[in-house]
Amino acid sequence: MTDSERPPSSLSNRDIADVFDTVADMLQLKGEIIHRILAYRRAAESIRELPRDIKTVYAEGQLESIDNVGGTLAEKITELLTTGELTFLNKLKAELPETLVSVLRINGVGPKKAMQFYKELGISTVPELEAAAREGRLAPLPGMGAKSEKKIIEGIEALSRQSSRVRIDIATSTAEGILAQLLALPQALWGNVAGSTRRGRATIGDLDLLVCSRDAAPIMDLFVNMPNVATIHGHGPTKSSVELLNGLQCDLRVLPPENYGAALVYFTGSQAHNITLRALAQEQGYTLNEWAFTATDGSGKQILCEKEEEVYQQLGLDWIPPELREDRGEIEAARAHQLPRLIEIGDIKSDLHMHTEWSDGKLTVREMAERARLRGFQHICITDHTQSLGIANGLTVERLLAQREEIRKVDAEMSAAHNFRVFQGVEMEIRADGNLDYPDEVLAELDFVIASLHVSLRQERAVITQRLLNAIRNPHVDMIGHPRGQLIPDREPADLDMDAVFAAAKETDTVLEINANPHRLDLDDAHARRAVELGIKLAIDCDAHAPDEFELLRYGIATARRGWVKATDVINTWSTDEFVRWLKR
Ligand code: DGT
Ligand code: CA
Ligand code: CA
Ligand code: ZN
Repeated sequence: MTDSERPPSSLSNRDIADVFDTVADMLQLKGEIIHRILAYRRAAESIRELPRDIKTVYAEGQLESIDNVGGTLAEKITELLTTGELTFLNKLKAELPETLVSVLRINGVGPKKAMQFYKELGISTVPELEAAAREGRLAPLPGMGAKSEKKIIEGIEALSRQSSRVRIDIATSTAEGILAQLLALPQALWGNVAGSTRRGRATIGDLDLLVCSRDAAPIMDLFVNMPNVATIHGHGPTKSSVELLNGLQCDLRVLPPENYGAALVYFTGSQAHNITLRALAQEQGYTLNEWAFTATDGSGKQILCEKEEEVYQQLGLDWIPPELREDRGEIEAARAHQLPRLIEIGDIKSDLHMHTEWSDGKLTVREMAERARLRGFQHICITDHTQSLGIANGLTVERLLAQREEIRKVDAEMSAAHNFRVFQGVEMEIRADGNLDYPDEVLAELDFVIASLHVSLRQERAVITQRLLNAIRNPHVDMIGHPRGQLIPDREPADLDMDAVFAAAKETDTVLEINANPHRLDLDDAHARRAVELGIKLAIDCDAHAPDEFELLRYGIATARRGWVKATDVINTWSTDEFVRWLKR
């Protein structure tokens, strides 16, 4: 059989994306230039998110129509699809063991350290590294020490914790899709997504669904027979459990109205929140479980709650929003009637961070503005990448000025027609050496300046913290985008001294972002809460690169609510006038 007759291999979009990520990791280990590495990473991401089977795109001869795939990468995809192998990766594997890339997933282990462990101790896997760390064999290496060794053990532990969790957007759309199917049945009265998804955590272990009905059987039957079920783990009258094709486990409980409130509280969790509620119930002479309150005096008296408000009321508490239910002080606040009025999606009037065709976005300035207006916003900032992020087609000063003309034109028109404003910002690179990507005189002419870290995120604490502080202290920088640089679930945040970052942000009135993209959710809930306590202003932005990405706002809002953030803490709740006044401060 000749090559051209060979049937396409069975590699999926995901397999090819994984190969490209491995290539990127191997290049990183070899110390290749960042552009080359990013080219593979971005292609991997585009292929992973491609809504069509890559084999079909290949058959149509359209591989180069995939974002971030040019001629060279199209050839590599072709090779993979026709031979199942990649010569380039095989060559890399001859130089370094492929397993070494897994070591890079540990927080605190960058390419340099990974190579050091490999060359000096022959370590090429995570278990080998863990054994060496636990035996104290890493500490004596140059540049290491006991502290770094301990951090590596912690990083390995964190890795094993995170690996089986999925992103909130995947969990939410899966759970809401299933619930909608179940609620379409005439026997279903109402229902909820519960568990960590309802609490809006950034990552989700499994899905928990609740449906209210007096006739569970047809609901359970539909649930276990859904086309996206891979395995049925349980099929009972009150509880069923399945594993879905996408690997997620999903539990369903069906309850009659009189038990629904207690069940919803119980299965929303968190476990720590539930334990504290139960202790409160005990003090009042009741046990509280997923069904009801039951008197502990032996009388068998029960208190049934249809609504979860009744459960909280019975315990002398105000109703607690699910995002707060982590036993982090919400129960005390609810008892004192001092829960914060948390920010809601309807409070948001603007988005201050988005990309257009001028860098790596998909839409023009006008299209983006029109989308944002229809989404209900009153003003936006267009914030494309800047020159040193070449892989994202970052703007040179010359192109920045050309873009300004376009933005001013769209602004004038939309301002006249719809009272909608379009401002020119940038998302400016903080370069690896700590310098900003534009000189002050260029920054001074912009309406809104975001500074972000995208490269060299593994620098050591003092170095990377100083980079961020330089940006915060620049008088033209208004906001820091996705401050900690994490990517969910694979990349741990940069090793920043967040106390120093907060202090500088507070002192300079620099806004910190909660980036709503579910890959980021950065600041996270805990840091957002700390920032608000310190009186730092926050923004919640979608970082939209494509038309439907304003819909990601809900995840940023959930993260903010988990951080006890109020509308008054967030500058996107300001009217256009308030925003303009602040820009001129
Ligand atoms: P996950 O799935 O790891 O993202 O987190 P959750 O919170 O969804 O946890 P999950 O699915 O194990 O259980 C759902 C809820 O059920 C949990 O938030 C609280 C409740 N729950 C589960 N097991 C226990 C338990 O042993 N004790 C108590 N008090 N509550 C529990
Ligand atoms: Ca769960
Ligand atoms: Ca569960
Ligand atoms: Zn951005």
